[in-house]
Formats: sequence, C-alpha cells, structure tokens
Amino acid sequence: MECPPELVLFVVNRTEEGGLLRSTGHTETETRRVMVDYLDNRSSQNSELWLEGIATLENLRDKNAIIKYRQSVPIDQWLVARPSIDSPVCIEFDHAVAYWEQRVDAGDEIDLDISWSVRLFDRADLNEDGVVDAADFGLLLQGWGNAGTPADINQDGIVNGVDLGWLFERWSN
Ligand SMILES: [Ca+2]
Ligand SMILES: [Ca+2]
Repeated sequence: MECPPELVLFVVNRTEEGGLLRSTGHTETETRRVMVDYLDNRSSQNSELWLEGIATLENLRDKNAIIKYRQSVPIDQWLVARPSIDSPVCIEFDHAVAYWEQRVDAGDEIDLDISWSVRLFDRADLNEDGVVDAADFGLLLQGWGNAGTPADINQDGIVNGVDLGWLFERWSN
C-alpha cells in the first residue's frame, strides 16, 4: 500500500510523560481546523509501536466537507513494522504513517479516535517469530549473494558477511 502524501504542516508540542511522549498540535486554514492530542511509545518501541489519542476536526465552511488528517511516527532503524490489514497505518521508509478522512457537517466538529498500533520485528528476525536465532541464520544463508531479500539486513543490495555480522550482533539471548 502506498502512503498518502503529506498534508499541511502541523505545529506540534511534545513532552515526556513517564517514558511516553505526549503530542498536542493544531493546524488551521480558512475552511477547517484540526487539533490533536495523543500519547505514544516511540521512545521505547520494542515489539509494538502504539499511539492513543483524539483528533478534533472542525469544519468552518457552510457546507459538508471531507477533512483529512495524516501523522508520521519514526520507527527505530533496527525494526520493521507490520501493520494489520484493517489498520489506518502504512509504512514509508522508516516511518509509520497513519491517515484518516472524515466527513464533517457544515459548521460542525467531531472527535476522531486516532489510536493505532503496529507489530515490530527486529530486522535480523527474518522469519518474524520474535527471536533472532538459528532459523534466521538459515534464512540468511539461503539468501547469500542475493539482492532484494529481507536477508539483506542492512539493505545495501547484497547478502554477505556484513549482514551476517549484524545478525550475530542481534542474536537473541
Ligand atoms: Ca526468528
Ligand atoms: Ca547487506
């Protein structure tokens, strides 16, 4: 799935809250106003990246309108994200991008639940079973010398000793 393009920039204020990050932000044009307030675990993501919050969408026009909201959360470079099928999230390079479109009546405002989560796997966990071990080592050997495979852990276009080094470094204890 291709991620939707960026929308207008938000003014976002971020604060630490017990190891989590709280973001509050707003953006406004002559036709609509969007305010968001959410909490996420981007600073401690491990097997899951999650976000919980609300977006308030306000239609300032005198007719119905579709209001869009898009957000982007960085993913640890050592992890790959796997959104579920029904998730509002897609993956763009090293970011999770979430996107909503909502119809709002003329002059009305609504609160939209923007909570989501994605499962994360270590890049060296090639079979995505939650551990880096001999099974992943076997998959790496199968991909040896090839391009365009997950076994190319550092994504430089070939599976070789460098990827093997990364795999050993990430080997589960
Ligand atoms: Ca594995
Ligand atoms: Ca490589």
